[in-house]
Amino acid sequence: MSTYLPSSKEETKFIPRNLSWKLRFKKTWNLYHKFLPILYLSCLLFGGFVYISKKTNGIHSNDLSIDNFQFDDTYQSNNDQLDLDQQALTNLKKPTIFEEFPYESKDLTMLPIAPYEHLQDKLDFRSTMTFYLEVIKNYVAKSTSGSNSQPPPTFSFNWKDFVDLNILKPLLQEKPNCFRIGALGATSRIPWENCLDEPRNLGFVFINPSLYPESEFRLSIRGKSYLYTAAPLPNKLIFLAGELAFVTRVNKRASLDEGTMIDEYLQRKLKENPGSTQEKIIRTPINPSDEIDGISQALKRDLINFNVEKSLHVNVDDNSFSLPTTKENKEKSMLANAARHNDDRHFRNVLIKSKDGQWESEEQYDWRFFNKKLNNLNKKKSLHSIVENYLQFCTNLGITTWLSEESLTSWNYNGLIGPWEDTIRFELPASDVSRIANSFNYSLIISDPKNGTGNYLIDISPWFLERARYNDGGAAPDPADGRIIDTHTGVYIELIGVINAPRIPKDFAAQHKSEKVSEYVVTGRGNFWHLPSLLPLNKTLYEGKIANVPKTIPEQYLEPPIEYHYKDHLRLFVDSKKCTYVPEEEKNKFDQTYIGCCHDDLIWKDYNSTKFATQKFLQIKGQPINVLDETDINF
Ligand SMILES: *[C@@H]1O[C@H](CO)[C@@H](O)[C@H](O)[C@H]1NC(C)=O
Ligand SMILES: *[C@@H]1O[C@H](CO)[C@@H](O)[C@H](O)[C@H]1NC(C)=O
Ligand SMILES: *[C@@H]1O[C@H](CO)[C@@H](O)[C@H](O)[C@H]1NC(C)=O
Ligand SMILES: CC(=O)N[C@H]1CO[C@H](CO)[C@@H](O)[C@@H]1O
Repeated sequence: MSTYLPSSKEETKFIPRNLSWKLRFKKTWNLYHKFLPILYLSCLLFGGFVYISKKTNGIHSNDLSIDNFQFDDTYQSNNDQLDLDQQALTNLKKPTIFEEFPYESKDLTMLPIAPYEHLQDKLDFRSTMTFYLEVIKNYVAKSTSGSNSQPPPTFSFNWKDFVDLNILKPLLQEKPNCFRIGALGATSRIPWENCLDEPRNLGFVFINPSLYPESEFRLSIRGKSYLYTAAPLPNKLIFLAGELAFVTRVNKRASLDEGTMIDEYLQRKLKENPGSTQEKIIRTPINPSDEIDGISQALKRDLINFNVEKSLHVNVDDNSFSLPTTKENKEKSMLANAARHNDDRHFRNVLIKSKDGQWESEEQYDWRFFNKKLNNLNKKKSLHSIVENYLQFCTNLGITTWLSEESLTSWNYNGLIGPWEDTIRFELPASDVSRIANSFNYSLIISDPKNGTGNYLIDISPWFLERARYNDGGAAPDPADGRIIDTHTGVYIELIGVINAPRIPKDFAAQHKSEKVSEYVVTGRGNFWHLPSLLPLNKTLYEGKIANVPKTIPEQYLEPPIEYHYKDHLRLFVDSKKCTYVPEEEKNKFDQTYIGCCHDDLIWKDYNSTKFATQKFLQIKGQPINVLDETDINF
């Protein structure tokens, strides 16, 4: 048992007085504690915690500070936390007496047990982050002060603390079965296909995507019911903090209001502020960035090392494109083939039917996390945040990745996602995809709270690399090897593995004047690269973050689509139907004027949010860069 866990007597002291459900839980807990010590022993759980300072990759200088240590990722520990009885609690229950929210600013968040009304409307992910980061801070502080011989923390997890499931709230009391739920968003009583009765939790659950078009509302309910009851817990939680990544394991399913994290948090805060009271702490605004600052203080260093050498190129070992043919690989190929025959895809999008039934379409949202179809601006925002976090994840953990061909067109102009791009793809060498699949599959990337408030699921297809390995689109059902999904919107980017080409098309070989198969690599989408025109990669900025691009841009990706024009003064692509004429004198002061910004508020907004990133991009293009170059970009 960790030292800061209070004895059970003390514990009741920290139970907020107005939370009777909490007390009920404690009682149950104590009962177990008394009568079932055997349960403790049986709860042998794995725990792992890696704290990794950026991989050097030959690019960064190796700093020798004490914090540059790494935990072994695999060890066992006796974890004496109790398996919780889900039924002992009412989920999503919060305080019952509410007060007006006394604070003005949108920048504030509160503990989920604070008695303020606004907390009930939706999930504020910043408060979840605060609890988790505080545990990490506490661990790091103990480790660096030498007073810690304990294993790193492992976390309990419930999707409802990470994804807003409040849409299910009205259903939680009634627990409707599939027959009754069929009426939701319907015009007549038709049974809802593939619904499963599930009386213990929500009443019903869907464990599969819909294969026929449904309304947005139903699609949202479907995904949420899956997350609420059936979705597996993520394997690991990866907390990004500057250049660091704290990789922690998840041990059991329990939400914040079921577990002891809130109590422990309150107890530690009371210890840190002896003059305070529990009531005061519950009512004080919190900020996850404070915990990040605390980690930095504990480590006695900035979370970013600005003194790393600037560099222009990234070398990639030719060997990283090959994977050994093992027995497991052969088995994987067979399974992939069978899955392809049954159209058993790993990734599914939503098929949306409009309210009036006039149109249906497949949209690029992962079915499990879909809420609603976003407008272009919000979809772009979501894509931007995934790209940002994915790139930071790769940089911090030393994973090599680069922009796929299609994204180079727009990148080449302003370092941004083009307005015509629906999905962004990143390519990675086979060995890096394998590393993600083995170490980080089905893990959540949690953004640096200084840079955002999202979390992103890494999901690698069980048949990754099969299409590439055989250069055969029929070798596996999914063209993409992996997805990084924004769990708050369902928007995703795709990961594409690159592997030695088994054979090469004649004209491609002729174009590159080499018949040597060993000089070519291929993706599962059938794109070939001649290694000398791919490597070494160039370092650059993409969406304001450090990224890599291939050495050359294939010719067919140099020209932007004709539907868009590049406006030099805005450093943006705009719809060619808009902004046909901007007077020269307006261009000089376009920064301030509506007319200069194509007399279009959306374009103006777009310009305002991207101007620092595009300016920096053009400045550094072709120059060596380091992390310092991304820090003054305010996206
Ligand atoms: C990744 O995790 C998901 C969810 O557990 C699983 O379905 C998938 O097969 C895994 N992929 C790999 C490569 O193991
Ligand atoms: C990469 O850098 C080299 C010079 O080091 C340059 O010739 C090449 O054009 C760059 N490639 C891209 C795609 O910018
Ligand atoms: C863009 O920024 C300018 C000046 O900073 C501001 O006056 C203008 O209202 C902003 N435009 C939009 C659409 O937000
Ligand atoms: C866009 C943004 O907020 N970037 C910030 C991300 O966090 C680092 C520090 O951790 C800041 O320097 C950046 O300005």
